[in-house]
Amino acid sequence: MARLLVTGGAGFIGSNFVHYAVEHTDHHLTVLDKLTYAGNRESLAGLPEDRVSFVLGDIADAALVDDLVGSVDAVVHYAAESHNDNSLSDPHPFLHTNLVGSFTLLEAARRHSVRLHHISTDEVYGDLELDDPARFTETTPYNPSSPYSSTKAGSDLLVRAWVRSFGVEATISNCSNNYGPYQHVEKFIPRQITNILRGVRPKLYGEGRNVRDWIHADDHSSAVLTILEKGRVGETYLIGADGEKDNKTVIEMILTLMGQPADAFDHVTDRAGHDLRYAIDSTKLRTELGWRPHYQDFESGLAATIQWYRDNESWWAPAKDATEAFYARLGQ
Ligand code: NAD
Ligand code: TDX
Repeated sequence: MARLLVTGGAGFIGSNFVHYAVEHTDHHLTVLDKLTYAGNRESLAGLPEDRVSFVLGDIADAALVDDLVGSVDAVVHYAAESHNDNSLSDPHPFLHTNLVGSFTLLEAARRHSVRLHHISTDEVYGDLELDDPARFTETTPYNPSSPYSSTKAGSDLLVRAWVRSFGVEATISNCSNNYGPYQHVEKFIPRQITNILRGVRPKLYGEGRNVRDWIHADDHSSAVLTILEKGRVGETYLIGADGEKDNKTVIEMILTLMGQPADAFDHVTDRAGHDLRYAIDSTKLRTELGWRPHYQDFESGLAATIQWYRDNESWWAPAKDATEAFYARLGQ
């Protein structure tokens, strides 16, 4: 049994990780979360109190972080400002959390010689052409496009420097786009599902040719546990499940699965600097550490996700109106 500090554990992927780890390990999990607009205490409801504890706080609060890191065996660092569209409207919180917050955690991990796993994104590599035969690998040069992805890239580089200069025992994973329960309604898939549930037409940016490489959040969690257990310190692992789909196809799938005509969506203003395609080659994680994704069929994972949003309106409804008001101001 290990004691894990999970930053951002009340967000989408962090809360899925906490649920997954409670079910599949005997670790004790301490969640540190600031409960920004993206964090939700309800995402952790029903978990056993002897396995999960919750601390409200900021990862950039050095005294708090020092106390917490000093009392665990490892840190799994999910906390971030995570939404590209928000980073285009106001980059400031992205610098605070993604850079200063990650720095604060690294300094505490250094002082206490505690293992740290840093959660990052495929967006640090920029984007690919639609017909590019190569996918992202661990050696692809960094080339981020947005304030979000550039601050994530910066946090990855801090981790690498703290490994090399100070001997911090850290690993990094860069994962592709996640889907599943507990994802905020600002993000692509939940936004469209909850629009349809409200009788509103889904909103596709531009022509919808942009490709994302979808992975179920549970598969991200199993990969992170594998890296924590078997990963080599100082290494980066890319996480992906060969789930490339263009956005128009995903909207059509959601509409069809929800009993609507496949063309019942609106084209809206495109995102500035919109990355065209992400695609992950996860050979290293599969061959070196033996990881495999469980969800091979995107359509059935998507159907289960739609059902989760149907069943959990009380979880998502409080955030829906403010999110749509934000998009309306942007013409999206
Ligand atoms: P999210 O926005 O749903 O959750 C972020 C969580 O972090 C929230 O609970 C929020 O309250 C918390 N938080 C924000 N600032 C904080 C601070 N200063 N101190 C403490 N807590 C703070 O994000 P997500 O989609 O779950 O992403 C989690 C991580 O995974 C991020 O690091 C993100 O870059 C990475 N990632 C996400 C995806 C994806 O598809 N969503 C893909 C690859 C990597
Ligand atoms: O209403 C929409 N319509 C639309 O066409 C929204 C919200 C998005 N889109 C498009 C933009 C993207 O091409 O859908 C795609 C997915 O958009 P997001 O859900 O905003 O995700 P993305 O920008 O790809 O980033 C996500 O994956 C990588 C996460 O938000 C990041 O945190 C992660 O690093």
